[in-house]
Amino acid sequence: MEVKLSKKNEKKVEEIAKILKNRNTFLITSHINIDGDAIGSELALYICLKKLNKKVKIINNDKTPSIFKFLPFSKVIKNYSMTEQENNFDVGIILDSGSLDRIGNVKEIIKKIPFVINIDHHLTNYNFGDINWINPYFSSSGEMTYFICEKLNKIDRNQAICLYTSIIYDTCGFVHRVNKYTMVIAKKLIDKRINPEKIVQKIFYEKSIKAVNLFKLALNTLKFDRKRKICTMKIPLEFYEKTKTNEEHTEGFVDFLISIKGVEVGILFKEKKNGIKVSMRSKGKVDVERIAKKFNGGGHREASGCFLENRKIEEAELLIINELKWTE
Ligand SMILES: [Mn+2]
Repeated sequence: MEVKLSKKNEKKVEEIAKILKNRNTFLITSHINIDGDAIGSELALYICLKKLNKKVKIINNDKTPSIFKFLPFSKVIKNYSMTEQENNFDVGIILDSGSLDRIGNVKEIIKKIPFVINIDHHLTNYNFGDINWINPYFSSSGEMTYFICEKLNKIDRNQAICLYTSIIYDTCGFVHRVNKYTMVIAKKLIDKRINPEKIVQKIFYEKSIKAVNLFKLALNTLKFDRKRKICTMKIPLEFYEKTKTNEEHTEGFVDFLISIKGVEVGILFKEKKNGIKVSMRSKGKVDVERIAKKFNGGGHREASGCFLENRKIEEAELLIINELKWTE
């Protein structure tokens, strides 16, 4: 079975492939609070460019969360704080990020790069690139990256592991945003002799005991609102101290909230030193991206996040709950 893009999408892929072929030095980056889709796409594209003998660097605002360290070449990823100011890139490629602000400090490097390619599947994207391939139809940026890699050289096993991770992560294991390409691409990646079960296990089923202890504490904060349609969970800083954990260990918590019958929106409030980080999930009736955007955040209709600076957890909760309007 072949995957064929529409003419409009195919044109974008060709445009991007041409630049990747013709230029020499590349910076690849993605959004703050880096996730599986972002890292998988970055690494697959990195390998693709390396096979074309290009000079490539991946620099992200944040450190790579340890659950993604099994990915091939994950060691090449640098984070901004350990990077000297580097200026000599021909092209900057920004994956999975709706705006330039979303890439955090790496924006400082991007600003100095003469040509920017913007590849993203978020509905809200500010078209900040010289080439913008934006299409919210795709399940993940990994799905889009697949077409670019395929165009330039044959996808190898390492790339297949990265792209399968992207798709698994952003679809939550083929649950959300699955489209007519998703399974066909997944099959093509499995054909590269990857171990799909191992990837799912690495991402979703390797919770540490520490993380479980943190979850135990967090469960005590569960609160249901408006006839149980909103479920909230809070993680004050002291929970991390008590369980010797950090934010990385909250992976999956917010998804648990909407696994509860009847709950339409799950909201996780995480305390940071300078404010409250809010992660939201929706079963689809409520557009949580709209709420995130009100507070300068972003994401998708059913999965979004934002940061409320200099707020206490209870204040943040009040602000967000007040913004929630039912679209039923
Ligand atoms: Mn994504």
